[in-house]
Amino acid sequence: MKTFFSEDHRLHFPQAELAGGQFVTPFERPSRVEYVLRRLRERGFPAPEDPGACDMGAVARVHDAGFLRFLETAWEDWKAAGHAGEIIVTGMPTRHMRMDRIPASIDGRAGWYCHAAETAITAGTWAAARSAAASALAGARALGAGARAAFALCRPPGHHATADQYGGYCFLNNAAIAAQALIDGGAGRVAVLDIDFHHGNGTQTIFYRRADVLFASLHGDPVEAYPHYLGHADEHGEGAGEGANRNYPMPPGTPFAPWAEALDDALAGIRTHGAEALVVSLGVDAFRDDPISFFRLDSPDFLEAGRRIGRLGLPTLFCMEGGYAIEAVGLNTVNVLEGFADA
Ligand code: SP5
Ligand code: ZN
Repeated sequence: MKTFFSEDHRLHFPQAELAGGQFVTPFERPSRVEYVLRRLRERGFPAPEDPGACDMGAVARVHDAGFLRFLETAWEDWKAAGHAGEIIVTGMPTRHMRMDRIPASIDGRAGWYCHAAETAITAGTWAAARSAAASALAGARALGAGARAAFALCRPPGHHATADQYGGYCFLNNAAIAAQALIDGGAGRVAVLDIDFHHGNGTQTIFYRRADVLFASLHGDPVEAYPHYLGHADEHGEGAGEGANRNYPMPPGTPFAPWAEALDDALAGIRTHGAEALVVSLGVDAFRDDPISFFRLDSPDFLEAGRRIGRLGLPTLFCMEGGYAIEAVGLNTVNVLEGFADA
């Protein structure tokens, strides 16, 4: 299985995440990927390839032009406004406010293009985000060239990013960009399977009105878990996309058996949809020891999840998403990949 990875992920490492009313070292930190790289090496995966420069045309197929300009210039504008710290949003447009006037100030624009204040932007965020999208695109190209599977070790992650909002540690939606690239490369129908603990609100929103990209997500019930305001079971898609969105919210303490049942149902939906390729948003925060999540999967369960995904028989691109039990992230991630390869 080809793997893609850029060292530029290091350029994104904010000092602070706003969590529980305190500033803490971000859960989503550079060391996460070190553990994945080490396990890939140990278990005989080929050395990761650097994806090179990001194809911004492919990114613009998914993301809003104003949003991309914001990300590109945000840090410069923030400094120019005299702010000393990292970009942390303090206000966003919500109910009862105007949704048709984008402010000029950097504070106003940052809030406009954000949906969750835990996520800080710093000097290197834009370069790191582009490098993650580049890895996802390189993986999509590998599938296009006939590979059975590829793994994009994306950091920062992507599935919470909408067409025009960052948040949830995500800036560019790597999986959505890859899915769109597969469609643009000639695939008639594609599916995105999201097994990160958190609902992939960004990916869902991007494809919600489309029939060509099915989105299926297993996640902590938004009644209890981030992103709080999307991810319910009755979100089926709209318009042409009606029926092409499947959510499996599950309660605190969910172990593997019901999770795997949801996985099988999602996989059956993907088969029925007629997908020609699969993108997996591969978060491993469903692990029992994850510090910010509440499912109870064990490390061997990730092997079995990989096997079940593999039995679908589709060309598959894995894009790294979350997973914060730092030392277990490598084991759990590579278990999914190995289970897939063994299927
Ligand atoms: C990609 C991904 O997994 N994003 C997750 C974003 C979660 N954002 C909110 C996290 C709230 C963390 N609260 C800390 C609780 C510590 N016990
Ligand atoms: Zn997550």
